[in-house]
Amino acid sequence: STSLQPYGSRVGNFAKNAAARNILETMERKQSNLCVSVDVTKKKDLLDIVDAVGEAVIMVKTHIDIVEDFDMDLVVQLTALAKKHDFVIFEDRKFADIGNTVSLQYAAGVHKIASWSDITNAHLVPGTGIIDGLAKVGEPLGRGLLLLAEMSSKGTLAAGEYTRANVEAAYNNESGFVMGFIAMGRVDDKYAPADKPKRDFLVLTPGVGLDVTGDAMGQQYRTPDEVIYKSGCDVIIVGRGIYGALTKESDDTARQAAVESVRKQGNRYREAGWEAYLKRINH
Ligand code: 5FU
Repeated sequence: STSLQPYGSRVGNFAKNAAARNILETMERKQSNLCVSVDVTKKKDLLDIVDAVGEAVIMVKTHIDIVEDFDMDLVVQLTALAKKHDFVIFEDRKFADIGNTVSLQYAAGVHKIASWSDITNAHLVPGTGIIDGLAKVGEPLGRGLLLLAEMSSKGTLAAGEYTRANVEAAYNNESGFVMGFIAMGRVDDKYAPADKPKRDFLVLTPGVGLDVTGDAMGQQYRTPDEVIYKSGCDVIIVGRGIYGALTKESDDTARQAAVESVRKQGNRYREAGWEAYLKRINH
């Protein structure tokens, strides 16, 4: 399995995808496999969280449509932070429509996702035309796409033959635009098509927490060790476990303390993720 190779040695496996190469190189440079998911509704909170954890992460994941005071200045500031701290941006848009519609949703509208997000993701529910629609916009910009082969939530229908279909669609994508999966394990190994040469893909995994096992709405958490070491995934995605302290309005002193706590949690998850990775490649 390619997951037993060091991140840096896999760069050459992604000759056709600049975003994937950049992610692997950033992981080596920063000794981190941590993506922070910043699911907050205020621009200032988003930017403060990202600035606090920027040093520890290789990727910042957004749900840009939940930001109430979104404007293009947020994009300017977020991309400036990406330069300052050396991370890539992942808009977790979960596209799920016909090719023509997703190409418009990706390129246009209020958010113009393709213009600033290095990678994004899609459900394969509509069929492979969704990959063609997103590739038309994203490929010329050097972007990458992840397919949602599995999900972390209780009762997910993304399993079994549906997961296999995602892996097959990725293997059939000749251009290299599809660079990986959202999945809970090494689906690219488990469902590798027998009639094709093995290819490398990145596996990014949400549902990661060190302190709790779930939430009230079906989220399920596993530890960085379970995800990176035991399941062979490449990137841990952590949301509330990192930014949780900064969700309530508070005075300046309390806010400063909350930002410091966010920074601390970022370092804690970076260390846990990297330790699990070292254990994996040295096993
Ligand atoms: F595709 C998925 C999935 O299967 N589970 C997820 O939790 C995406 N997510 C996202 O990861 C979800 O939309 C949140 O943005 C994030 C997890 O946040 P948490 O606060 O760590 O639970």
